[in-house]
Amino acid sequence: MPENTTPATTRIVPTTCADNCGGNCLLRVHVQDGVIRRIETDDGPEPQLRACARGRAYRQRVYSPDRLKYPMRRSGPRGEGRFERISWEEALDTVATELRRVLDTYGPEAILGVAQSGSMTSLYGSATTRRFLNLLGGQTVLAGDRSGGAAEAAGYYTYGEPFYTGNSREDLLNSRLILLWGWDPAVNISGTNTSWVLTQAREAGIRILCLDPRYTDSAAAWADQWIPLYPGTDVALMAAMAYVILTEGRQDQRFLDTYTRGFDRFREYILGQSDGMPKTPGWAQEITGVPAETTVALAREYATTRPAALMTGLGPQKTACGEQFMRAGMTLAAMTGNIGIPGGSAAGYCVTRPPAIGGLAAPPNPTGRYVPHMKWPAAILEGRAGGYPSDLKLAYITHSGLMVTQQNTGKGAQALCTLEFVVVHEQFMTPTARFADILLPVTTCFERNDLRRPSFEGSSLFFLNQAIEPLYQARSDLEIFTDLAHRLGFAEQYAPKTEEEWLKEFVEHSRVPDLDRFQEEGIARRVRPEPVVAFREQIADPLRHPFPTPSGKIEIYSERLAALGQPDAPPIPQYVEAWEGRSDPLAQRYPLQLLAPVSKKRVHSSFDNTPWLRELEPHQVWINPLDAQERGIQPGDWVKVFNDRGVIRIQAKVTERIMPGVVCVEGGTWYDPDPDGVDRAGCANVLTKDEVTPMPLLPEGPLPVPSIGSGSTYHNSLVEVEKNDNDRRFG
Ligand SMILES: Nc1nc2c(c(=O)[nH]1)N[C@H]1C(S)=C(S)[C@@H](COP(=O)(O)OP(=O)(O)OC[C@H]3O[C@@H](n4cnc5c(=O)[nH]c(N)nc54)[C@H](O)[C@@H]3O)O[C@H]1N2
Ligand SMILES: Nc1nc2c(c(=O)[nH]1)N[C@H]1C(S)=C(S)[C@@H](COP(=O)(O)OP(=O)(O)OC[C@H]3O[C@@H](n4cnc5c(=O)[nH]c(N)nc54)[C@H](O)[C@@H]3O)O[C@H]1N2
Ligand SMILES: [Mo]
Repeated sequence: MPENTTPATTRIVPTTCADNCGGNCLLRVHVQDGVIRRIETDDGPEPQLRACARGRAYRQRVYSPDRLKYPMRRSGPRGEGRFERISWEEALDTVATELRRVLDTYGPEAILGVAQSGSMTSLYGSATTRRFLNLLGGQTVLAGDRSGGAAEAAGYYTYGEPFYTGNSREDLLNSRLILLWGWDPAVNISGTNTSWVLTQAREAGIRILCLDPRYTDSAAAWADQWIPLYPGTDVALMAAMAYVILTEGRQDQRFLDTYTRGFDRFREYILGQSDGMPKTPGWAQEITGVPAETTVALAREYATTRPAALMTGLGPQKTACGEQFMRAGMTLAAMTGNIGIPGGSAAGYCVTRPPAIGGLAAPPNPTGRYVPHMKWPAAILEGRAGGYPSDLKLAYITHSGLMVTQQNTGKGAQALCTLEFVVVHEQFMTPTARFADILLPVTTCFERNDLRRPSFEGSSLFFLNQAIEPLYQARSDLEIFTDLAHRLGFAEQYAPKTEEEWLKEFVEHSRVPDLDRFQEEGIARRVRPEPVVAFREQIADPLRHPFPTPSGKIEIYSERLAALGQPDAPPIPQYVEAWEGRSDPLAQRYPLQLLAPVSKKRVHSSFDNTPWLRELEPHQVWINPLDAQERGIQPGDWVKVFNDRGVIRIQAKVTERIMPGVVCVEGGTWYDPDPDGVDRAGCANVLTKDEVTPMPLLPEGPLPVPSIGSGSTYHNSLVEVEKNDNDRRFG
């Protein structure tokens, strides 16, 4: 047979990944004799939805030697990872018995439900778990959004719209200036074709600036200028931009008068009338590290080049007071009249409403109890006595890289060890799976049929066609919960339909005209009308289309925030000094600010066990040559990165691509503590604090837990780095 031809027995199955990577691409899976032989991607009409390295490496993930093959029971201390094989019967009987025991003894609120982002699909995602536990009687759930929690709060108070503040990505080509502000879409996929659009923008000569403590891949690929600034200080720079714009009279006063409320209060703050401190570029220089003349030039360019797209990434809002970054960005967009117009950007989450499609529903949680995401270890360890809503006894964990992706990993490990019972559904022996008492093997998205809509930006829907039979003894979460519901007496309620019936119903809730064709092609392109410009109606016709805020306007000053009376969530956007920022006294012991962004090798913790992806680049801590020199660190040296929360061992990447005073460890490597608790995998979240951003998303409701916030704070830790001479190799 000549090379490069497809054997006649090969089926090409169109599908997509289920992972939470921020994109959705077309995969063409070649299957021969029931085995995936290779994976290609879109070669159809433009714009194609072409897969990245992760999608193309998926075959190695599906057939990974550490796929879980059968149900297992823990046979050593919890967390150590020793297990013995048991039957499905025994596994399910044990889980059902434990659930019943905990329900009868403590009530449903003693069950911590952790169902996260492993499968972002209609049928086999985390709703399988929420539906099961809520029908069973309830749970205590994790609340808040790790991705864009602070952006959502900012959008909610400012525009009355938490999520959909973005224009379609293609609309960037209508801009004359694009600011990539803490946004690295070359790596953190934010809609499949964002990179393609930015490449075209660059070719069209549109100016692109990058504001990031790191010289990111995006900066390298597209930017005309890189402006480094210290993490968590963006609002100081934005305030100084506002100062320049105001004192030079460059603001769009008509826009402000027509569409916004409370700008005067912001002006008073900027000019220093309210606090005696004008927010000059010189003032900001001290805080941000950005030279005053750079700020002046940046402000002038942003105010005079129209339309301009201020693209606020999610990175800077994953900091102590992340909401202020988003609220200040929205205010700059209003000052320059860039909201609701093609080529502009309203800042905020910067995503568009995806095309509609149905999905598995979960009834409301009967207990009404929840814990802010990052507070889960404290909620377990402290319980009611610590002000949390329940005393937790059992954790039910699915679709989750909990022990890698949540903040303060060591505290999480400690917390899991105190519970009475832990169940995990997983595909692999992950750091989270190791903590299970009963560990159940689940299928991958290639082993079942499902549907998906874009999670960040995009207008196409996907049909995930089953490519292969379930491997080993793996079952889907839906099948597992159905069997448990049988044992617990509510199977008819839990699973009244077959897979085929569910999917048919979900597609009926979409605009896809032809189900058969959809399934055959695996994709329905451009289901949503294009292009989208957020708030177009509100700006074009403000009388008929008020903003959904109390005043009907863009609320630069928010009465709702004023009523909260929280200094860290003030009624106008303000620079609020961060805990574990550069001026925190803790910086004397831990002088370096840690960034912990996503990696091109992984989707959060997923794919860390995929050798092809590991080959892309080594896992290293980025450190500036000045900081390295002070510590006697050479490129490639093994170092320790540490603070009071933990220690990781990792190799140093000495590079001017990161500013002095800041280091970077990408998140997602599989936590692997040695007997002394030193993490050999270089898991960034060993170092991050289990703290959330402060602005409550739903102030109307009673807040049953202390410090309920909405966002994560992955980029907000102080650390020190030390050379690790004695131990240059992993143990
Ligand atoms: N340091 C750092 N940490 C971060 C971030 C960061 O930027 N930096 N980002 C955070 C953000 S924004 C997010 S959204 C989170 C995401 O964090 P998680 O929601 O924890 O996502 P993953 O790490 O992808 O882990 C998903 C797990 O689900 C498993 N899985 C896949 N499919 C299925 C299935 O069908 N059933 C079951 N039961 N399991 C399945 C996978 O094998 C994998 O182990 O990470 C957060 N963590
Ligand atoms: N390859 C890949 N892509 C993904 C994902 C993935 O796991 N892998 N996950 C997806 C998901 S669920 C999400 S939520 C998004 C996450 O998307 P983001 O949250 O936007 O991603 P990050 O990589 O955490 O941060 C983006 C940039 O912000 C910078 N940054 C951090 N702190 C600051 C700051 O204080 N100021 C400034 N100016 N810059 C700062 C970082 O250096 C980084 O370059 O990515 C999505 N895309
Ligand atoms: Mo996310």
